[in-house]
Amino acid sequence: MTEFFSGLPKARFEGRTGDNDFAFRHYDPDLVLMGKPMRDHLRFAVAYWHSFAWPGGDPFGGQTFERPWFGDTMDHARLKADVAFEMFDILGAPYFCFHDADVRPEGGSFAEDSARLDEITDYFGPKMEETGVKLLWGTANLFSNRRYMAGAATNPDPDVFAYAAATIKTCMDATMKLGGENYVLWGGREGYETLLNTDLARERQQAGRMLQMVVEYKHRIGFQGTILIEPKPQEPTKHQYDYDVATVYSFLREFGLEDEVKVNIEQGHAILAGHSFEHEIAMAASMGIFGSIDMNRNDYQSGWDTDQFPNNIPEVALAYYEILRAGGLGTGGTNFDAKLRRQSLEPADLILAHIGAMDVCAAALKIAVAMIEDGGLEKRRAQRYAGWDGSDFLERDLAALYDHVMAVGLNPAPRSGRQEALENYVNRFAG
Ligand code: XLS
Ligand code: NI
Ligand code: NI
Repeated sequence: MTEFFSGLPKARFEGRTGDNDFAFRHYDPDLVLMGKPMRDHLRFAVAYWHSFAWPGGDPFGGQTFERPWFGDTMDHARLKADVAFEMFDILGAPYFCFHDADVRPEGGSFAEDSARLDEITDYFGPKMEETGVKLLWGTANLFSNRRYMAGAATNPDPDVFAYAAATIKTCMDATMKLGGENYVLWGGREGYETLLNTDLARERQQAGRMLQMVVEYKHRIGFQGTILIEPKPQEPTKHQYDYDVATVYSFLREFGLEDEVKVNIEQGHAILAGHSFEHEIAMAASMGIFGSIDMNRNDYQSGWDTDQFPNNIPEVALAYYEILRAGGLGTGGTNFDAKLRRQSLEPADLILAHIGAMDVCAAALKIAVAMIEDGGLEKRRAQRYAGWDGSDFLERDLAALYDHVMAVGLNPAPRSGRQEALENYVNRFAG
């Protein structure tokens, strides 16, 4: 055991009446809802980067956190892993997620970085066995190092493309070795800063080819997990190619990958794209590409990806409602891609942030389940479209529909959309 979390208890479900900040009030992992335990509905994952690698900086100031594992040796990396698995255990979090750069220091060469990734993921193995914590997804950090300042797959320099491809290979290998259930690609710098120096058509081709290579490699090594793309409209770039779910879908179609790749949808990215979280989830489900979620919350005023821990239960309930409608998370999960505020310096803050976030999701899930079980929204939705039952209008053509309208003297009567009634209905459960 390390010293870092000493004195902090293991989080347990204690119900709504207690006064223990370190207990769950809603997250009761064994509680069965719609035939499966809450744990399996929510599939919580801790994001290694925000919790253990982020130093607390913002655009105007540097590090505020002091962590004993900050440093660039493998000893530091091992201490970080020790603390990380202790936290997973305290929280009872079933999964974690990582980038290569979060878990091992960057060395002087590609070969050294790969060897270090191998070494630290070997160090994870027994810890995963011992704690039962599994890997939800692995990914490659193709955005922090200066070599990626003009993109990874979309870089004007083919050598950077090759370096990124080789790096993805090592991260897919590491993910497979650890039994990861998904592999994520977030196109950190796959976009542009100015159109004046950018060849859009060429960069799209490069991004498409890289993704095809990822899928080819997945099949070559027999990786059973799901390949996921994480849409984001901008930041750090002015414009990213994976703007939102609908954009990613057309990209997947263009490169013949719509049956191979799904999406990992992040709340904050949805907001940056001018959508709600539930819109993005519903859109992905309607296209058959819903995969997983990065659960956080964006500040609605700042215009940045602020990656705050979720705390708005009614909002999160609508997200889980769409997830349940889509048939659940499948191989995906609820990854807390969220970071502390930079003044939250203490070890306890890390634990309390996750306990709160897990409880928000659990409370939201209960609301979503109650709405699904009641069936009221779906009944009202079905009524709204009832006119289409038995209609063959979609099989006809413009001229045939013209004939029909003329023959019966059609004059459709507008009907209420009942929005307020539906909002009132949701608040019966969420209020
Ligand atoms: C950044 C992204 C990142 C991905 C993983 O905005 O959310 O954290 O989830 O690379
Ligand atoms: Ni994310
Ligand atoms: Ni993000």
